[in-house]
Amino acid sequence: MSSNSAENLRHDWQLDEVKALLEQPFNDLIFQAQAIHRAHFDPNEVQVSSLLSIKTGSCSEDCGYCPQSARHDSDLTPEALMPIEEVLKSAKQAKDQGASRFCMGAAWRSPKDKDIERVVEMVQGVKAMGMETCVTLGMLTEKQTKALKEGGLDYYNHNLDTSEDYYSEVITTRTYQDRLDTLERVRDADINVCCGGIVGMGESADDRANLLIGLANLPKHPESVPINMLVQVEGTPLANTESLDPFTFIRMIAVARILMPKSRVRLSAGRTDMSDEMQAFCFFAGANSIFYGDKLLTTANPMSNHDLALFDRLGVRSAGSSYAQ
Ligand code: SAM
Ligand code: DTB
Ligand code: SF4
Repeated sequence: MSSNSAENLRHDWQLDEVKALLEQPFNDLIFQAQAIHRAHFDPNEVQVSSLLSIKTGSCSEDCGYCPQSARHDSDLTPEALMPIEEVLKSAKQAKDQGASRFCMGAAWRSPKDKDIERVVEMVQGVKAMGMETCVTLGMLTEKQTKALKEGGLDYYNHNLDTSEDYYSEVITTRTYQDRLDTLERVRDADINVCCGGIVGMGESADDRANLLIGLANLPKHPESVPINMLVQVEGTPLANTESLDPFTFIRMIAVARILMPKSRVRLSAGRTDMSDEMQAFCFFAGANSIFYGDKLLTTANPMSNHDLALFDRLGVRSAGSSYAQ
């Protein structure tokens, strides 16, 4: 078994093992995931991140799920890179509402070096407010990752999105290997990695297992693992995809927790279509992070007061720290 001996975390998961975990009786799976969760985290703490789209739409890429692609006919108004003052105003609001991390997303295939200079200023401004920072800007060069690290960036979000096999059904304008290359550069620059995927895109059960394997078998587990349920947006190729059984989604969360015991598993996009009970089940299965605030990047998220009420009903507290020690 190959493992990181200091932490005893595995990076050699095989398809048959992960499928067996995913397919075992639900109660056995949830019990196992909750036991692992409790060994590493306070089970009543959930970390909250707020999202802001700092550059919206007109993206050259063809990601089948994404309303921001210029190739799809979604009802979206493109917006250029936001002025720093507006970004900081939004970050301040997020902080006042209780977010501990501020994530800024840009609809780029890859940023220009000039864009990075402006994003670094945003990162510095948000950090000065006492919040953790995360950005998701597409593919990066080594020079750009270094500039972001020197600017004080805490996390970089770059998702695998799906299995390597299903990838080309969803995106043709850049490869799975391109993503691995960017993730490696981010890791080498010593920036925390936020990397997950999307389910409900018409993928098979093997693809879902292979997405989890792709994440867990990275050289180091991502510190943050967002599991998104596809938000179906009119005009995108994946609109009208058959919806996933909610239990399949909960099983994905549970197995992410089992494979990556020390990572923050984030119950990410798609919460507006989930009942409170389903979200509570996701927390029980090991999710301990959410996107918080009325908007994701371009689509709706549950209202903050609804989330606060849910936390209150569940006795859940908002957590400050990010990674299990
Ligand atoms: N353009 C950059 C990139 O693709 O890396 C950064 C922004 S992109 C919107 C960030 C991630 O949002 C995608 O990798 C995808 O996982 C997620 N995402 C986008 N649209 C989504 C949707 N409709 N439903 C669920 N997740 C979505
Ligand atoms: C991630 O895994 N999910 C977030 C974040 N990383 C950037 C994005 C979700 C986007 C959902 C569709 C939208 O609002 O545009
Ligand atoms: Fe562009 Fe990112 Fe959307 Fe793909 S996911 S179309 S790269 S904004």
